[in-house]
Amino acid sequence: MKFHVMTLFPEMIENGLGTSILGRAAEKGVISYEAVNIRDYTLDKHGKVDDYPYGGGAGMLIRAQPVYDAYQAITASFEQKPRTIYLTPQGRTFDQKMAAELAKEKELVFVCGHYEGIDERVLEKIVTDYVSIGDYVLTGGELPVMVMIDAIARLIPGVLHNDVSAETETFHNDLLEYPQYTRPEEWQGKKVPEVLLSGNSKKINEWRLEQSIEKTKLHRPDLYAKYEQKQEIIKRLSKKKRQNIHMMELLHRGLGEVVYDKGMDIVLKFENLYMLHAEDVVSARELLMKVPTGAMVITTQEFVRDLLEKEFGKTGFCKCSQAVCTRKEALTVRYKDIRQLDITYLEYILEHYTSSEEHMKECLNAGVMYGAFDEDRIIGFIGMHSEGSMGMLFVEEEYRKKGIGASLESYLINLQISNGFTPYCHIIEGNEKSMALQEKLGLYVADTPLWWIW
Ligand code: 6GU
Repeated sequence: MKFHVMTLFPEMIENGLGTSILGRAAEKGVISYEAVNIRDYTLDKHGKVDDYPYGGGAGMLIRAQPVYDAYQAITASFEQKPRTIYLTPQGRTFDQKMAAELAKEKELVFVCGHYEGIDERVLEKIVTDYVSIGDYVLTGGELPVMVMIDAIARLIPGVLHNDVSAETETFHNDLLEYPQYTRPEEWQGKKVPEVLLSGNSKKINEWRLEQSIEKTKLHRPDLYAKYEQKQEIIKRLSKKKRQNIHMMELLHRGLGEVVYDKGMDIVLKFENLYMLHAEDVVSARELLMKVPTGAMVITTQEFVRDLLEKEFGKTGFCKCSQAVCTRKEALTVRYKDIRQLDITYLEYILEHYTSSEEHMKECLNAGVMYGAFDEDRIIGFIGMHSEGSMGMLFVEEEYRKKGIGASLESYLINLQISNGFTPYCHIIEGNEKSMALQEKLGLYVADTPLWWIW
């Protein structure tokens, strides 16, 4: 990812981003940034970039010309128009969700005003997003842009050391982080909570969740309300766990948003994917109105599937069986050489698994693809789709029937169990080999099918 910052104070950006974690990430080449001085592009003989506002009023405005020329210089080699963010207290408020969305871009351009505003005409021409970092007024966009870059950059694989840590902390799952302690065991008469010294990881996890809940209730009742709603929905869905595990896990892992929720009429959204459970045909029709035309839908109800075909013009159907792993203890992994895959395996995976390049890139970058190796040669892989299901299992012809597929899946199952997740997968109708594998590993298959519909 490359960040381009247009500013009158480039040294502020360079000093701010050059140190600590972001500085190291830039040295490693995982991210890069440039601070572009708008003043370098002015055609004014004296280097002036601002002028008085038409109609009068306090302060000066940055003229359109230097801003536009700086923008043109930055974007000259781009294949498409980049997301271009103007930092302004009048913008949409920046949050974790926006950070995650922006972290997917290849290039981001930021425009900072300082003291003064910018001529509206150039903003209309180049800006795609108006963003504020909160309800207070600062002297310029330089601090806000650094706040944004910090929040976005730490979501990019390789910026932080461990890929899991960005996932499991504050705001993931709508709860605040639990308190933490290090040595000494007693400081100024205050003791570390007993349970943390017990070595009992189940008890420790329970205590941490309880602390998170209490802290959120106290400090962020708005977040707690969201958390409670999701827990409520999970409880209702759990009456038919095998059928509904995809919706339960989406919420449990903090991935889904609730679009609609009343009794057993439930619509969840994850990116362009909608998971829908309806009370009956009448409410299904209502719920489907809330799903945008181009979206993908998952349902386990045949009447929803039929409605989508007959009344909503959907033509793509993939019928699957959903299988759930309900055990809490790790499985044995016989094949030992299994490693996390990085983006360098993209080509290999696309050769052996039919999927969009975009999706496979996402999975590799998210660190959720694992490969089996023989010496240093990759001989198979498995992964987790972004909505949470396991899939993409492949083993080279000459290595089949040796239990390598079972080992790959067991490995992935264990990882998820240790994260507190319930592993599940969708087996495309007719894939008897995969059904046999799920049975062998002890997964439970739902007695209703599940459809992916587009
Ligand atoms: Cl993005 N800019 C300025 N000048 N002040 C702000 C802000 C941005 N966000 C909050 N206050």
